[in-house]
Amino acid sequence: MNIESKIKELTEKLNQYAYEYYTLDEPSVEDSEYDRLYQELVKLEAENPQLTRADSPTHRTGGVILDGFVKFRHPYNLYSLGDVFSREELAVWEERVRKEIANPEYICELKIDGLSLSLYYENGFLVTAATRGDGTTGENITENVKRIKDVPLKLKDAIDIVVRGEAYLPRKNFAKLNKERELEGAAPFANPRNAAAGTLRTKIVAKRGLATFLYQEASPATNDTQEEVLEYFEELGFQVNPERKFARNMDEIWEFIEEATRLRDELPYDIDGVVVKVNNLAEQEELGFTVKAPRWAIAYKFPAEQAETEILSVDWTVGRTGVVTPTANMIPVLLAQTTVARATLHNVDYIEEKDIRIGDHVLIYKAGDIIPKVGKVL
Ligand code: 0OX
Repeated sequence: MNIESKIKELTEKLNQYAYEYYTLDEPSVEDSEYDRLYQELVKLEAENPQLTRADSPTHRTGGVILDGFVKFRHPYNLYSLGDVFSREELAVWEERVRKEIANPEYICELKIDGLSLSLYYENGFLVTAATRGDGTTGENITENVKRIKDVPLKLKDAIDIVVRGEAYLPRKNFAKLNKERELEGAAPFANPRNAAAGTLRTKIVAKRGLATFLYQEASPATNDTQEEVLEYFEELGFQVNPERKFARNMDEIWEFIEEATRLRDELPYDIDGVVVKVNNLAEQEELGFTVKAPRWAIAYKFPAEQAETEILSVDWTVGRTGVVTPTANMIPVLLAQTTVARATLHNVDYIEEKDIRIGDHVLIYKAGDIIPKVGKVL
């Protein structure tokens, strides 16, 4: 079959599947099959742009790798968070707050490891959903977000409001998705966060079971404190994370961080830290913002999970482009909820630089990838 007919066939098939899925609610193929064909089409179109058809599904949402979404300019700047990695650094932040605010009160929240988004409601109706992007401009993902089951399309009150939150893939849905992908011979997602991000860029949102937690009002305040904002969010119909705590000082903040650290493995979703916010919104305003982030909030990030093991042997694989990559085989250990037995050694320079040898005891850790890295030789 020539490329033009192949593109035509894929386009028609995908449009038919989308119709079955969205309109009839009776899909005839698995998500993974849709994804596979979709990626095939994305690739063919990228190689032969002149053959892209006007009715191609790739115009509608963009693929996992395509940035085919319409840009969305946020009317409010969506600030990011400054982060700290130790109690000492956190205490420095807390002291600075205390210099400006007498007897500050804080609210501690879990830091959900998902994809940041903002939801725009007018008159109580969801009109737009966008990714955060760089904080000024994101991508309009309204049609996909409407398919996340826990996002209210209509609020209890007919108000205009902009809320920020996180879309995430619950761990059990992530495990199920990767199992399906494995069976299909598709590359597994490295973590729930990547899976959520990938999913929000395809048309397969509902079935993969994305979920949300909303945690911040971006439009002018409807309440006096963050605590009240979150309670109001619950009344409006949003999912709000139940694990939050009021704190008055560093000791109380740290208690919550220890609690969150203990909870971390048991939670049905991934978190990567704790967010501490000044509770009173007038005090938040007083503290204001730096160029990038609010002074009234900070993210405490958990240290990277690591484990100790021993290197047994090294495999060398030659990639398609001729690059040789060494991978260490190790005594299996439990790391971030999975048993790992292999770690990437990147290249010869990396091995020499760290002086990694067979039989060495090493610390391994997880970065963003499925394959862990060797941190250091013990
Ligand atoms: C989270 C999370 C992220 C938002 C802008 C200023 C404070 N990932 O769970 N950000 C924030 O708050 C930021 N809160 C959170 N819970």
